[in-house]
Amino acid sequence: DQCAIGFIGLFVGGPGSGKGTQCTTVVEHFGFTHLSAGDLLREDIKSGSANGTMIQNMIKEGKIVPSEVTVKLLQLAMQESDNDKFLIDGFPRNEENRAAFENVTGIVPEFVLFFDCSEEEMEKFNFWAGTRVDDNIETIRKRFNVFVESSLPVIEHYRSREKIDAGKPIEDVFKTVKNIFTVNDI
Ligand code: UP5
Ligand code: MG
Repeated sequence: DQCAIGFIGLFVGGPGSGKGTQCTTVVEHFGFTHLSAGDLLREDIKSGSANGTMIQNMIKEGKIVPSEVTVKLLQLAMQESDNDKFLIDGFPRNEENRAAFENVTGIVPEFVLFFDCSEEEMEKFNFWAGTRVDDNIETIRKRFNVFVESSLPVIEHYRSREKIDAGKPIEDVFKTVKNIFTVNDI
């Protein structure tokens, strides 16, 4: 089943780069529905699904969950929504994720926003959260390495993309994001 989709934008960036924080504000201003791939996976664990233990183990290690699992969850969330404009946060994380999403849904996301953030800044942000099984310095470093090795190269696949400095205060980052959305008529 393909969904009737108006617009899909992706927010990508390393762990703690502020994707979720910015999505929450952007959706209020621009009428998108926010889908966090990580949140969907964590909800799936909580729901007691058959994949729960596998997903939990991968998240603890900062590893990328198999594409079929994540794509299915994203597709379901889109189908269950009345909206046709989505901001997907934290996906795709590797080339296989990107290809699987396009093959399964038939959708090529139109716009990618890359939250550029140094490892030091990411560690700092994540220490302030500290509530998840992967919020410990050991896993954060693994997540950062996986981001650099597997996720970063995928960004270049998208023609319509922007990079922002995510190391600024939350309000400044939001101003930049808002400006990009306005200029690009998103
Ligand atoms: N904060 C935010 N912006 C700030 C700023 N400008 N200045 C100061 N502080 C700022 O922000 C993190 C913290 O920093 C918050 O306390 C915030 O207030 C503060 P947040 O907005 O939560 O950052 P975000 O980029 O969303 O960080 P998150 O921890 O969610 O990063 P990840 O991308 O690593 O986490 P995600 O949930 O996407 O994935 C978790 C794991 O799930 C992955 O490691 C992987 O194992 C698995 N996964 C998959 O396998 N596949 C997927 O497709 C998705 C996830
Ligand atoms: Mg997040």
